[in-house]
Amino acid sequence: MTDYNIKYTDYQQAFECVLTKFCDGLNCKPDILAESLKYSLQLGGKRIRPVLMLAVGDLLGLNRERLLNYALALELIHTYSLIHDDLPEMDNDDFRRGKPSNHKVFGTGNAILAGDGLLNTAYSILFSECFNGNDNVSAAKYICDCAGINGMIAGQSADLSQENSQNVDEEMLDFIYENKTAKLIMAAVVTPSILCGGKYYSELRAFSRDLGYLFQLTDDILDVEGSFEKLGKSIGKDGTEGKYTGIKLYGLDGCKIQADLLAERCVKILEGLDGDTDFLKGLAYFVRQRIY
Ligand code: GRG
Repeated sequence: MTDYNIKYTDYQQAFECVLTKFCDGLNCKPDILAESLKYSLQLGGKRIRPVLMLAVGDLLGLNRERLLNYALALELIHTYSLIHDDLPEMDNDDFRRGKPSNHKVFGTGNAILAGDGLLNTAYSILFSECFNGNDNVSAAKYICDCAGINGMIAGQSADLSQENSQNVDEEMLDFIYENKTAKLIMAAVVTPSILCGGKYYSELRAFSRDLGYLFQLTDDILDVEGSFEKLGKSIGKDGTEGKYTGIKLYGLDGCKIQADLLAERCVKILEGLDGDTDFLKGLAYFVRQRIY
């Protein structure tokens, strides 16, 4: 295993412990509610947002314990967004992480409630952190804003409203990518900075915006070149459903060139920071080259 892989696994395992404890402690009624929450949370997934948050925390010298609840809240928000995105009225996807989507197992009504439940619980976790002082209030608010109507919801709304649009313009694509995808990645990276009194705030914000944009571009590339076996979800849907994507605007090769440039820009920003940024650089290359 490379150093990068060892570290990724270490961050992932630290997070899985917190998530398992959370799932084991769920005692809501009726049983189907707890089951549907656990089903989606424990389906797997890369946990890239928690991993990023813990890695940036290490770069800034932040005690890991201070971040674990933020990482949990963020993964709950991410999981809710995937459950709702898979619904028939949204992206209508029967598979997620290689398994039937939440609504295919529990029905649409229960899937909506599972998503709502995860979002509400994330807020409750963030509120609990607010008792620990002002930086925690700012960090919690940052995550909520990234997930909200000037963040992920705005991106998803713009994405829905642009479906089958013939003209793809760069400004709209930027808006969708930044909000739908990059905002939760920004939340992961900027939260530790806020908890450290704003250390490297603008650099980390710029890094995470580029990384989030890169993440969505590689998602578009994988929709053309990826496989169901590796990705665990349907591929080729963006093209057949006339989605507003980078492929439509730049073409496949154009997307790859843009993705290379973004990965380089991420690394360049990190080179301007003191401390060991090797893992985060490796993560930017992983996002560029990912196959899942
Ligand atoms: C429904 C409110 C609402 C928002 C949906 C996240 C999202 C917005 C839609 C999901 C569809 C999509 C392709 C989003 C962009 C890329 C993305 C977030 C992919 C999934 O994230 P990963 O790859 O998933 O981190 P895992 O399974 O690894 O956790």
